[in-house]
Amino acid sequence: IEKEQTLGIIKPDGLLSNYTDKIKNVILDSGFVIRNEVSLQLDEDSVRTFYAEHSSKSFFNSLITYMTSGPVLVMILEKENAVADWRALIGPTDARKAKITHPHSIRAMCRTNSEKNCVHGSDSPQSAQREISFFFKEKSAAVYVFLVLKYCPI
Ligand code: YYY
Ligand code: MG
Repeated sequence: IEKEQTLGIIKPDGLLSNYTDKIKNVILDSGFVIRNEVSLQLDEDSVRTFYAEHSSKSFFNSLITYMTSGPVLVMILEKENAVADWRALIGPTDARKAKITHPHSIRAMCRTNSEKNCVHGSDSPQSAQREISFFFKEKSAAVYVFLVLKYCPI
């Protein structure tokens, strides 16, 4: 069986509200392997690049503020049909709707507005490839800063 990889992110509200363990349990119970993970503070440029497809949207600035408001946990999630299964597991973008229509989804257990929906998931295999490269292969500046601070503490 072909394993597929997708990118998952626990966003700042997820980390700050101590949802990390709950979310990881759901991930592992659902048959995903966490192939790699990195916790880091995103800077504005990284968020602009990562969410470039939304740069013209009215919510772009608040999205940047949200995503830079604290550390995130970025994970490579692997299983058969990982992209679609992870999207199904996290639920709809709007966490308010998630609570009503997908009460068992990860976003339903988080905050009550569409912006702070506590997790990210790649929306297609193509996005997954780009997003995994962004954090784990081409190594963004943010990841370099993290690695330097972690392994070469001053
Ligand atoms: O892929 P997904 O995260 O479910 O939604 P996107 O449409 O890609 O939007 C990315 C991100 O932007 C979303 O997770 C929250 C935020 N956002 C928002 O603040 N307001 C909206 N109306 C739509 C999205
Ligand atoms: Mg999206």
